[in-house]
Amino acid sequence: MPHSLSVHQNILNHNQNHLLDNLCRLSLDQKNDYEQELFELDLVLLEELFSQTQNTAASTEGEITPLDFELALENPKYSQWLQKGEELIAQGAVGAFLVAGGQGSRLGFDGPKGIYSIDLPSQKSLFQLQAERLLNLEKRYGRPIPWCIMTSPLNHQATVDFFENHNFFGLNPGLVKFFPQSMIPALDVNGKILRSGPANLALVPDGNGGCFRALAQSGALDWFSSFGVEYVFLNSVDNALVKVCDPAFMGALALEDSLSASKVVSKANAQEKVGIFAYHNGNPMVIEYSDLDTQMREATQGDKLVYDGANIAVHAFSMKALRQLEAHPLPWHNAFKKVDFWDPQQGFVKPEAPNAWKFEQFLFDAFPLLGQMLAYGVLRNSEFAPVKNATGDDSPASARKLLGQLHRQWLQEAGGQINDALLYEIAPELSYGGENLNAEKIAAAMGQSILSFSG
Ligand code: UD2
Repeated sequence: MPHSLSVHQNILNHNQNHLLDNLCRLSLDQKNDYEQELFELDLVLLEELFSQTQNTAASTEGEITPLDFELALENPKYSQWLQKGEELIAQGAVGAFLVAGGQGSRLGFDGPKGIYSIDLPSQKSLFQLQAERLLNLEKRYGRPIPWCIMTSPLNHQATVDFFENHNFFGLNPGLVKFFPQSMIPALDVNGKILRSGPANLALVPDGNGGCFRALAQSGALDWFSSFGVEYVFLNSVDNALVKVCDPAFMGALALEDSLSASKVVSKANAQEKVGIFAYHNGNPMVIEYSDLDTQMREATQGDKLVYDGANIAVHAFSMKALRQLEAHPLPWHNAFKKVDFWDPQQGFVKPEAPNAWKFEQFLFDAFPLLGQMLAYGVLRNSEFAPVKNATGDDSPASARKLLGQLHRQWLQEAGGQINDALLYEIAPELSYGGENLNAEKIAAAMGQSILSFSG
């Protein structure tokens, strides 16, 4: 870090003088750590982001049209996609990338969301469900799958500790790589950087779109390449039904020679809090639920929503695409939120109303940059059980119910004898997607850890 005077001068040059008003009360260690945070600020970017908050002009000029999609299972090429994906996994050409740096504020849970249990009969966490689905594929195709997990500085150590304390759920620790995403400060209504304490800035994760930068800067992209990975599955942490590295999905990406792919489901209703897929001047894109205007959100054609294709945060990218994205900055989104802060006059403040601008990048803004995204339609009830809120929609209870319904369907289709009053949970060790089940296997497994149930 350069001499502290030049750090101070840079702060003053960008009218953030208030950040220096408490230096004399800091210990030498606090001052050094604080000045390191000041040094790492990109003050030019922050000024640009603040000026964006001041102009409310619509950010999406040009023509927006709906992006249609069909169920992959009904595509005549599905069996070829599946075979290709199985070959790719067996060759070690597939990697997994979990973006898990978000703050589970809506869930009211301050640990890493992946350690959260949705109270299944097994009490498994979201991390464990995903780890065991990977393990099923590794055992089925005879090849380990390198797994990158992006955290944030706020949940990094707790995430690493959780995996270590659970022996990586049977995975090879040498094939799981954790790295934190970058952080960015919140700005008050006047564009002043907020502090979270006398010697700390109010830094927040820079959005899941920070994943491409973090993948490159952490060396994880080269780490994937060192194993021969050519295609990377990318998913969010808070979907209890995510089919990690789904072979047919990865095979479709490869066989259709696309730079990227996304799973698409039909929206549950116009108000559902999901991004919707569309074309912008012919380029595939996602419009986030927070940026969607009422007219687009509610537009219907007959009994269907015009913008019906919902983003469930299940994506796949070729390594070629990820290398392209290494260099391409994504656009920034802003939101005016409540952000706890500290200042010398008021001390620590928990605002009652939104008081600050937060900035984040969305990973799906990569699609219009790449110009290529395969829309891969799937059934909601097989692939999407979000865990966002403490109660109601997209809650642990709704996700638990969706998983129970899906596993009950698998057991019934395989001829299992089941009790309608019970919630069944099939461990990924027994079946990844409902395959490999029959009446005998079910009877033998019933009540074991691989086929648990609760009343
Ligand atoms: C996400 C999607 C939304 C829809 C919805 C479905 C984005 C930007 N939005 O909305 O379109 O698919 O999920 O459930 O993807 N994360 C980070 N770092 C961050 C912020 C988030 O790693 O700084 C991760 C987070 O841990 C989670 C994923 O990104 O795994 C999505 O979380 P979110 O809360 O940002 O997005 P959400 O649920 O509002």
